[in-house]
Parts: sequence; C-alpha cells; structure tokens
Amino acid sequence: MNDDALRLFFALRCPPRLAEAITTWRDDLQLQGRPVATANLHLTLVFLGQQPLTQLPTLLSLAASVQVPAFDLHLDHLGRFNSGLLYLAPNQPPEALQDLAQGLRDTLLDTGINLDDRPFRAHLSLLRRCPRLPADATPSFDWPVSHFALFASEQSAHGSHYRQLQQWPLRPKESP
Ligand code: 2AM
Repeated sequence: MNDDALRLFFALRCPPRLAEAITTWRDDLQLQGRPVATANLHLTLVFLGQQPLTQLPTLLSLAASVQVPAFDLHLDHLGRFNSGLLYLAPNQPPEALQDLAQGLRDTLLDTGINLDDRPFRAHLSLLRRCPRLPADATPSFDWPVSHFALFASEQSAHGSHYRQLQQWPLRPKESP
C-alpha cells in the first residue's frame, strides 16, 4: 500500500434508504455471486485510479467548478457485463448525468490528469461473479440526484470500503 496516494473516483452515492431497498430486492432474486455491500452502492462518474495526495487540492477545486443541474435517475434496467458483474442502470440516462460525467472528465483531462479511455457507461454494481442474468426481473427505482462526491477506495479485512472525501451540490433542478 502506498501512503502517499489514494485510489480515487468521482461518483454518486446511493442514498441509504434507496440502497437498502435495492439490496433487499437484489437479495430476493437469490442469485449466486459476491454481493456489493449496501453502504458501497454508488454510480461511478469518473475513475481516476491511484493519485498522489498532493493532487487532492487541485481535484477538490476542479470539482467545485463543475456546474450541472440536479436530475432524477430512474433505474429500470438490470444487466450483466461479460465480467459477471450484475448491475442496475437507467434505460434512458438523463442528459444531465452524461453532462456531469463528461464535464468532470474534460476538466480533469484539461488539467493533465491521465484517465483511461473507457467510455462512460452508467451503472450501479450489485453483484460480482454472477453467473447469469435473471430473465424475469423488472427493477424500478427512483433516485433524485442532488450531489456528487469524490471517494477513496480502501481495502480492509472486510473487503473494499469507499470513503467519501468531499461532496458538492448540483445546481437547483431546471424546470421542465
Ligand atoms: P465497477 O463497480 O464496475 O467495478 C471503484 O472501484 C469504482 O470505480 C467502481 O464503481 C468501479 O466500477 C469503478 N471503476 C471504473 N473503472 C475502473 C478501473 N479501471 N478499475 C477499477 N475500478 C474502476
């Protein structure tokens, strides 16, 4: 472990009551795999990987400059990546979600921070090493998104823990 660096990512933290509802629904599906802890449910916006601690003040001030309105996420798609990761996603991602992820990414790249070039794919991880996608699951969860945050991914004897370092409010929602 490197004491001078943190494994960082920007994400939306799933509100606790919604996270409980989602993991209860997931557990009722009785699938094989390694469940993501309720407290760890989140939707990653940009993954930064290992970053030196000295980079933190820059990251905090860059994030504060991102201006995107609050939005509602409707999680109504259950999918499974080839890696065996079972996830929830919106069938129709709102434009503001894309703007937020892209805005952060562009700002970080402009500052010279290296990012992987995987395209943004909005998903909330539920279960790792899941052997199959259930045929008859029809999720429907509503998530009013009002903040985004910077997290450090940390390992302990109990697995991964995502520590929130700072959060920022989105702009008040735009009227339709
Ligand atoms: P995942 O849930 O699909 O694995 C912390 O690891 C978060 O960053 C997770 O949401 C993880 O997505 C995401 N992430 C994105 N790119 C990653 C990468 N290259 N390595 C590890 N995690 C990554």
